[in-house]
Amino acid sequence: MRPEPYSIEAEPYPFAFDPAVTALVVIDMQRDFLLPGGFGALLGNDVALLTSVIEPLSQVLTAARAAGMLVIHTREGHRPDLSDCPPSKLARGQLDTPIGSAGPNGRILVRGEVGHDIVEELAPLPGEVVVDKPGKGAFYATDLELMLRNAQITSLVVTGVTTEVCVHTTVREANDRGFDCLVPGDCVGSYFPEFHEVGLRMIAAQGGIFGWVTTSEHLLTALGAERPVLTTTQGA
Ligand code: TIU
Repeated sequence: MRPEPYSIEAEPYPFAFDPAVTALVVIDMQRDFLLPGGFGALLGNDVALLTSVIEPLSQVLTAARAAGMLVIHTREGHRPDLSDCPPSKLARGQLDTPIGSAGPNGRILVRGEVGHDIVEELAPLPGEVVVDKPGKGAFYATDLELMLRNAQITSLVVTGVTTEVCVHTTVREANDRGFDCLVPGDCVGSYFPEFHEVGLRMIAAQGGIFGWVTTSEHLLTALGAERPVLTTTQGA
């Protein structure tokens, strides 16, 4: 039987959550962004700022799987010959060790390399979708939208890194395609705390211009099916 919708406490107002039509999207929780020596670190960032995301996100991932939600993981990266990497992206930052060069976890942001893959704590289960994307947004040059439409998904819980880059781009792409996006703020992370905070505010501002923002706690409560709503006023 299709689960009843639940109301999740969120900004700017409660989010009507139905796990049957909602996918959990885990954006780019790759070693290249979370561990030293990867792409994130080469850009000059403190990668330790992202590790706090792993624990709450792993709880949400476990609960989403238990609830039977569609789970989709993404990875940013390129073919080994870099034929799908725009020259502008390759040149950006004037890095000494650009995309494709050797790092401690293999070639930077190249598919098939250890650094390109997802951290152990959040490893995809067999059968879960992994979308390899060449850009920041998960919809650009991928078959993500086709899979979501085929599965009759209308809402997304968007998690992962980084808040203002790949998460934000994906939320914006999804919003324009008509998907309702819920972002648990502690399940997304940035190298820049101020960008993280403002990025979340930008999503929920103006009546939820891009979507809703909540916490893993509220989401886990809903996934535990403790709070049926939308029907509670009936018969009162
Ligand atoms: N640099 C940065 O903040 N992010 C990225 O390059 N990619 C993702 O956000 N995944």
